[in-house]
Amino acid sequence: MSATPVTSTPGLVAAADPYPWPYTGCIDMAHTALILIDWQQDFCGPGGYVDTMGYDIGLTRAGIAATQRVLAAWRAHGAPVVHTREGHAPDLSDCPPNKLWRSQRIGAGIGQAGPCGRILVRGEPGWEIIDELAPIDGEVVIDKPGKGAFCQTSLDLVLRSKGVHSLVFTGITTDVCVSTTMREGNDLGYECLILSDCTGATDPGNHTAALKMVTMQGGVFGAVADSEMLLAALPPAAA
Ligand code: C5J
Repeated sequence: MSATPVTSTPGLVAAADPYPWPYTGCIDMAHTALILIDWQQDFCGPGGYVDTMGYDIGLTRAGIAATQRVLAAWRAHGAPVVHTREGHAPDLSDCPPNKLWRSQRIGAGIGQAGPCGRILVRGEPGWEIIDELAPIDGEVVIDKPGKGAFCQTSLDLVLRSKGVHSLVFTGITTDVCVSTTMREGNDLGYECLILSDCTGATDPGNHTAALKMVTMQGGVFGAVADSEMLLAALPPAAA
């Protein structure tokens, strides 16, 4: 995506793939939420869940700087920001047995003690959002037991209460929690954009494929852009 020239109409991400985003023709900042999926130590920190599984956290950390720039722009506008965290109760009562079994099978069991505390358990160091993207007062934080942030959470109710109709996705991992949540949001009628350089996966091929899947059928789940295209398109923030 980054090879595409930035030629945006103000308020419209003209070069988004496969259509200028949003479909309404103008970004409505007050009702467009920036969604930050699972920027947690467990997914991009040393000693966390992804690291314990043996994946390269350089891949899941790749989008941090670009996401910081987009987050700063949303904060400058006073526009809605939502952070999510994947995790389970300390007694694992909200962890489905098949999810638990699969994690144990590969030596990174949910609830297992590790360098960042118990893996994917709420309140542990590994479950915390990284300092670079930590929530500030007034920002929504959604705790979720699964991959999709709409499943078994209040996210839809919170967004609708704020009048949000459009979602901009950042986070990790592109092919799992970001993709699942974008698909859920799309089915619920939200107009969705995913930022290619503000996401990352444990497998680069899956990252590329997850982005490509968004664009099929004329944008079956929404559209794809990069942070530079979006930032160039934002209306100016009030002083
Ligand atoms: C995963 C996530 N990959 N946040 N979770 O298990 O994508």
